[in-house]
Amino acid sequence: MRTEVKSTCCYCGVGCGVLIETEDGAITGLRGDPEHPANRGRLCTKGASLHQTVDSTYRLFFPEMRARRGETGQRVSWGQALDDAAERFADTIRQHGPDSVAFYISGQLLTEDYYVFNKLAKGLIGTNNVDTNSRLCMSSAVAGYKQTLGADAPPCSYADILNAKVIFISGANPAIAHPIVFRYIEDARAANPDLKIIVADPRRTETAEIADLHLPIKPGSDIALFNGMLHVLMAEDLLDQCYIDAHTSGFAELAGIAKNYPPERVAELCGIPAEAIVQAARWFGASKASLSLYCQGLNQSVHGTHNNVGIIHLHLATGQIGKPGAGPFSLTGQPNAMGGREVGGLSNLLSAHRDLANPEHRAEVARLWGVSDVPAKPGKSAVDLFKALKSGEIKAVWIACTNPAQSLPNQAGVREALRAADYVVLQETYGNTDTAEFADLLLPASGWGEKHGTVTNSERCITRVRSAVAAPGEARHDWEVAVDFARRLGQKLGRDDVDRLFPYADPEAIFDEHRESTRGRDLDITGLSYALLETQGPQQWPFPAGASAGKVRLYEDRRFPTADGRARFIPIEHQPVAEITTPEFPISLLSGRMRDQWHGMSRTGTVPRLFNLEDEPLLAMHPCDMRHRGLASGDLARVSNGRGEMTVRVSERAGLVKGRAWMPMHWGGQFMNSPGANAVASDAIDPYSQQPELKHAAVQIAKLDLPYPLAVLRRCASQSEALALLQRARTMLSAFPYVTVGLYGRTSPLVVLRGAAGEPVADAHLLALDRLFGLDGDDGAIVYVDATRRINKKAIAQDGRLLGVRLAGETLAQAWLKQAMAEDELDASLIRFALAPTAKPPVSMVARNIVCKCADVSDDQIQKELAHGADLPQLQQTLKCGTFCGSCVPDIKRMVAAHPPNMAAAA
Ligand SMILES: Nc1nc2c(c(=O)[nH]1)N[C@H]1C(S)=C(S)[C@@H](COP(=O)(O)OP(=O)(O)OC[C@H]3O[C@@H](n4cnc5c(=O)[nH]c(N)nc54)[C@H](O)[C@@H]3O)O[C@H]1N2
Ligand SMILES: Nc1nc2c(c(=O)[nH]1)N[C@H]1C(S)=C(S)[C@@H](COP(=O)(O)OP(=O)(O)OC[C@H]3O[C@@H](n4cnc5c(=O)[nH]c(N)nc54)[C@H](O)[C@@H]3O)O[C@H]1N2
Ligand code: SF4
Ligand SMILES: [Mo]
Repeated sequence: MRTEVKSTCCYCGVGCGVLIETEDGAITGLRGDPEHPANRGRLCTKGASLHQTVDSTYRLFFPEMRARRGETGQRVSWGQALDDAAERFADTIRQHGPDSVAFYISGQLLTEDYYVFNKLAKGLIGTNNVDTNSRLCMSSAVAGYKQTLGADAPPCSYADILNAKVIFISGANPAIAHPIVFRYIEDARAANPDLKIIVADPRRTETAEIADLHLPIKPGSDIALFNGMLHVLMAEDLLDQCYIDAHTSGFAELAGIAKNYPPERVAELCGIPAEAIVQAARWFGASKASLSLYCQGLNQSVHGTHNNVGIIHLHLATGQIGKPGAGPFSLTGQPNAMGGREVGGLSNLLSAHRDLANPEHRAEVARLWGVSDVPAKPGKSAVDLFKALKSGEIKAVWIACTNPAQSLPNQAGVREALRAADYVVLQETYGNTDTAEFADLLLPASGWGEKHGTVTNSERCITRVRSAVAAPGEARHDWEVAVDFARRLGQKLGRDDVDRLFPYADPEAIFDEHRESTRGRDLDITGLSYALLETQGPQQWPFPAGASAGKVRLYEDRRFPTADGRARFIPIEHQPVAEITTPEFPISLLSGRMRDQWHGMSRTGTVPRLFNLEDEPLLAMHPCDMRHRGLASGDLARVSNGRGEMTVRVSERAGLVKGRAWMPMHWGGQFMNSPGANAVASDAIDPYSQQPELKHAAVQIAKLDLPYPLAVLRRCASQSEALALLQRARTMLSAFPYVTVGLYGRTSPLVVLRGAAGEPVADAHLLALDRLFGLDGDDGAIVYVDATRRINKKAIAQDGRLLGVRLAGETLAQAWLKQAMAEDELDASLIRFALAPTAKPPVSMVARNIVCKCADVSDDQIQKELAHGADLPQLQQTLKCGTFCGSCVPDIKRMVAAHPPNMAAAA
């Protein structure tokens, strides 16, 4: 039977609604939910391919206990697994006190999961050592909002994007990281030709492409830019003095500082022209509605809190807040970064936006939970938590829904910490993340499409997440695991109140308790219930009892949740990045996101077509920096600093300023032979938010001569077959000085391995490689060997079609071969070209242009449909081209118009 279940996309903080299609208990398809307020039916490429991530090849099916780390675990029952874990935790707590254990959780957990973990640590065990990957993500935004506005609440809504007259995007790349938000920006531009878009980003990003003004500021110089803009606003009388006088405090002191930031000085500090600063300030100040959008470019910095404060200042100084189309709108990264903040899921927070440092707040939460007290001592934040693990101060850690052995900076230190830990529990959906190797106990969690509860998106909108299918094997919901563990631990610790503390039978019971904790707080949701969310759809907070709707916009009444009701200006000054480049480490390495991958790629990395934009880790560099090092696009380089190193292929990319390089954060130990960008990233932290400076590291880049290249391309019959082969290919990741593995594909999924060595690869090694990829037979094989040039190539065909190619010593043909194999178009006549030493496809092969980059549709696919009489709507229906960002629709229309009219249709 076919059904559709309403749920939410589990990737970014836009929080799009989806309709999951199921048939006979399996997920078979998916579309955007036309009724969801966040996306109104639209989805980006990641969301639209969610149903392709449900392959279970890498899933954890049952709890596994390991006698030795890194070795295959022993299957155990849930009872045994959790009893053992409870014994280990109880033992550690008895011997070394509650602060010797810790939980490291995630903004991708549901609010209900989060709530239980928080109560388990702070309420039951009595430690505040519960921190999350939101520390790497949103903690500077939290601190920035609290310092200025008094509470952690993004005051805006997506509707404000459509009402804005100026959109100031700083340290965010929504075209890639929040694509549906970017669709709203495009809509706003289409509806209002006078809209001005300003983008401040050290790189010329995809988002900067639509900007009227791009400010390619020096990394980390945002405070100087914001203070400089304030200087211009003051000098040109663009302040809203009435607003400042009536609703804020502290302006005089900040104005005294801003005086020292004239455009000429700021131009110097930021590395941009003074006129550009003046222009940005004029647009911002003179507009009827200025909206700021910002994210990790501001947050991931040693002065991330003040970066946030600086941009909020501009809104307070011009009264651009609390009205349609205006306000400082911090975009949240993870799907439930907001929910985590709401339940107090950081080591310095408490339930419902309460503060650990506040004795009254602690007493309130203790009362709510029915415990004698909540510990006052702040817990460790992410970076410090792992340092404490390394020093032995923390001995046991429970990791859930995050992959610290990839996503934390300074991986050498993090991995040492995981190795040093007495006991590591990992609660995961997949068994093949970099962190899995360090776990003593692996617990299988249910994943997207299986679990249910609630999440809150960037615009404070709470949505139900619903399960469409049952979890595979013995996988259990995260909240269930936490509750079960809590009860067992409580018993071992001799507590008689565990059943009272954790009475929940389902997520709704947890939600109801969380709801009660918000009564009278800024995020009061006492008017909400699962039933209301069910009948009336997603709702924004606050939504107090008696309300008929949530608040679209905060601070319309110009009262702020501070002691005197006024928002605060904070005296802030420009500060340098933690690591200034030096002659030894001359390049500033930036890191961030690619459109089609999600973090450590445990899910997106299983979908072949999501590799089609980029299927190999690439370090983007400026051409001058490359020339200076004798590098050309495609060469290999070693990127290093005092913390670590990685070997990576370099590519020249427009949009980078000299001295800056760019590496996506997604590639880690599952796809390359190093931890990736975080091998070198800095773990220096912001003093207020404790967020590490993931965005900038000073590195050295040197050419690496590995003259013997290697490439294997293997076509597979199905995605599962490809994933199984990819997993086997991972055993080769340490076989050569440079190795990467990945997928690719359209009609047929491919597994791709690339390598390079300093010496010719021995025949025995080649044979081992051929065996691994199933290319060792003679049937249908063609071989080319040139012993003097140390070239050795082999191709195997099956049923007249190419099955796989292994090229060693010379790999020129790999790019077009990959294309042809993925499209399943390499017919018999082309097989003999497979070993040709040419980077260009044979003339008989059609060169393909990808028309729709989102749906990955080529011009010849469109031509084929046109030959069958298709028009634009039919093309959109069958190929999905032009249904995502829509930027290719004009091209498709041109193709439709140019196509000779179909005789049958014309008749
Ligand atoms: N496709 C995709 N989308 C995602 C995610 C994903 O993994 N993949 N992850 C989600 C998550 S958790 C998050 S937090 C968001 C992140 O969303 P974003 O923050 O928008 O994305 P990033 O690419 O991390 O960084 C944004 C930009 O900051 C710029 N930047 C670097 N240093 C500076 C600086 O000093 N000043 C300024 N002004 N800019 C700087 C970078 O050049 C980059 O273009 O994305 C979410 N969406
Ligand atoms: N250099 C550099 N490093 C960065 C960043 C950067 O820009 N540059 N960005 C940082 C930011 S903003 C973020 S948010 C972090 C993200 O870093 P991580 O949190 O490490 O990223 P993910 O790969 O999303 O990890 C989530 C894990 O949870 C698993 N999972 C998925 N669903 C479930 C579930 O329902 N239950 C359980 N138990 N597990 C589940 C997934 O398989 C996955 O392995 O990375 C940070 N690291
Ligand atoms: S924009 Fe974000 S929430 Fe929406 S479909 Fe894409 S990844 Fe999912
Ligand atoms: Mo994030």
